[in-house]
Amino acid sequence: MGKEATLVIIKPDGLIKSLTGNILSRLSETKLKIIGAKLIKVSPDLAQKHYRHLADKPFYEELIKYITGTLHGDDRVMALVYWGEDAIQKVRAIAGATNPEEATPTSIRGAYGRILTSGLFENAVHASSSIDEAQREIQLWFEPQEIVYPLYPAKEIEVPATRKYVWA
Ligand code: IDP
Ligand code: MG
Repeated sequence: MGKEATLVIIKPDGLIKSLTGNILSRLSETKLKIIGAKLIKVSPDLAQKHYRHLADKPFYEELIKYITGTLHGDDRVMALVYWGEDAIQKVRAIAGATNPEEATPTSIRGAYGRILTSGLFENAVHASSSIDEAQREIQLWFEPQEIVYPLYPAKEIEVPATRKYVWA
């Protein structure tokens, strides 16, 4: 035990079903602190890096379609970093088992998840499963300045002239 960070992603089904508030309410039961939050579109590259450990699974292609939003026709996900005592286990407990049919009915996945005809587990949320995975995932989804806490060592670099969108 000890203070640790964990990544939560509200997957496209969670956003489409307007479950964001419900999911955040459930997660607030943990009394953990939110130290990072953003709504983003998931690129195929980010999806593949995130789920690299599942690349050889029969459901992998469907899983990439799921997290990038092509399955639901809506590519928004909400990414959050929670911080505090035993954060990984606390969030996983409220999220519930990976398979929504096996998840406790009162867990997020038990309440809101389902198994698609394709066999894919549509389960509303992602939650990191270990300290190492949490660090890898948080560093993949967030930049240091997007987290209001110096979680991991960071360095300052000079960014050469880049192009970005500003309001017209
Ligand atoms: P986790 O999300 O509980 O950590 P992982 O094994 O990391 O579970 O799998 C990532 C995601 O892939 C799951 O949340 C679920 O959407 C999907 N998934 C995992 N295992 C299966 C399976 O056996 N059949 C269908 N989909 C699965
Ligand atoms: Mg996992």
